[in-house]
This record gives sequence, structure tokens and C-alpha cells, in this order.
Amino acid sequence: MDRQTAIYKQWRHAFKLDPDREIDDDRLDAICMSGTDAVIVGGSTGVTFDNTVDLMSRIRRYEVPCALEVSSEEAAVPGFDHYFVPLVLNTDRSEWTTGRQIGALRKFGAFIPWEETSAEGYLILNGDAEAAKLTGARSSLDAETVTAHLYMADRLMRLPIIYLEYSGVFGDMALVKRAARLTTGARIFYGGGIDGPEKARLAAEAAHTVIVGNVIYDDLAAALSTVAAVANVPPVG
Ligand code: 1GP
Repeated sequence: MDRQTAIYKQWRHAFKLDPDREIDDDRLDAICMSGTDAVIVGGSTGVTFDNTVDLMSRIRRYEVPCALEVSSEEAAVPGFDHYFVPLVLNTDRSEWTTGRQIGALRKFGAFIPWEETSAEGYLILNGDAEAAKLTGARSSLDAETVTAHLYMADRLMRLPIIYLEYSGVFGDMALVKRAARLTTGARIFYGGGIDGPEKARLAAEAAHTVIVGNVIYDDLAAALSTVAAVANVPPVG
């Protein structure tokens, strides 16, 4: 995968939909027609082959690019435009960094559309997030340790994406800005606690790509307003 020409390289805004949560056709229509750059399908728990296929086929009625964040091998569904494979960097439980991934690659490695598949180096920075509990992430990191993780992901591992995950709370934008300045090839994806245009704007000033999740289910109008808020901010360097 060429880090320069990948599909997500131009994405400034994406909505993340959870296959384990209900969304009716009208809401899905609004999300897919919103002008967002992409819809990412993914979730921490309850993601199955069936609910992933179901959501994908509904999103596929629209032209919006659609990617799958593959968090379990059972839910690896063909037919998406792109696949993201999360590698959690701030956990001591190696099963979440490479263990499960290697288990899946042993079985499916030869069938993976590699040109459309990218690793995401995940830093889970909200200890209360489902994903943090699930993976045993060490989310209280001091600035030096965050920087070390960024060097590891961007310079040593040359991962194409570093995902700063605050799911459920709005994160530390100074930290996110520093991360975007420090990385040389990786895109900084930011997600967490964006509940309207103001936080969307702040996140867009800090990260390359802003990801909006929960508010879709809580306040659709607020979710939709984040698209224009991000579009009005010039791209981060
Ligand atoms: C979740 O980063 C995304 O994986 C978005 O977070 O649900 O808090 O918007 P929110």
C-alpha cells in the first residue's frame, strides 16, 4: 500500500457506524448523503459477519466510499472499498497488537485484497472506552510516552495511519496537534466525543482526519453539522 495515494489520504471527515447498533433507513440516508468523505464500519463488541454484511449492503446503495475496520476475523466481509486493520500499540497484551492478526492471516492471508488494506496504529487514550477495557490499553500516557509511541508507529513501523482514539470523550487537542506535526508519513485519525460543529472544528484543526461516531445515534442533526464544520478548516499540514 502506497502511503501517498491511498484512498483515505484525502479524507478529512468520516462517520463511523457500528454494525451492532440500529440505524433506520432515513438516518442512514442522511449520513450517506451528508457530504462526508467516507463511512467507516466498525465497533468494539457485538460485530458479526451478518450485521456487517447487512450494514454494508445498505451503505452500498450510495456512492460514499465505505471502509471496514476489521476488529475480528469472523466479521471480515468482502465488498468494502477499503479495510483497516487496527494494531493496538499501547497495550501489554500482544494478542491485540499482532496476535489475533497473525491468527487471521494464517487462515486468510492469501485472500486479502492487500492493495485496499491498511494497518492503523491505535493509541487508545480514554481508559473508559470499551476498546480500552477490552484490550487492556494503558491510556494514561505522559507526553514523552505518547511521543515514543508516535516514533514507533510513524518512523519505525511506518504505519500509514495512527488512530488517536478517545471514543466517548473529547480528547486533548494539543496532544493531537503535536502528533500531526511529529509524524512524517502517517495520517493522524482522531475520534472521540465530537458532538457538534465546535468540537469538529477543533479536531479538524488538529488531525488529518476527523471521525464522528456516537452522536449519529444521539443527535443526528448535530452529527450532520460536523461535515461542514470540518470542510471549512484547511487541511492539516
Ligand atoms: C469511535 O473514534 C470513534 O471509534 C468515534 O468516537 O463515538 O466518541 O464519536 P465517538
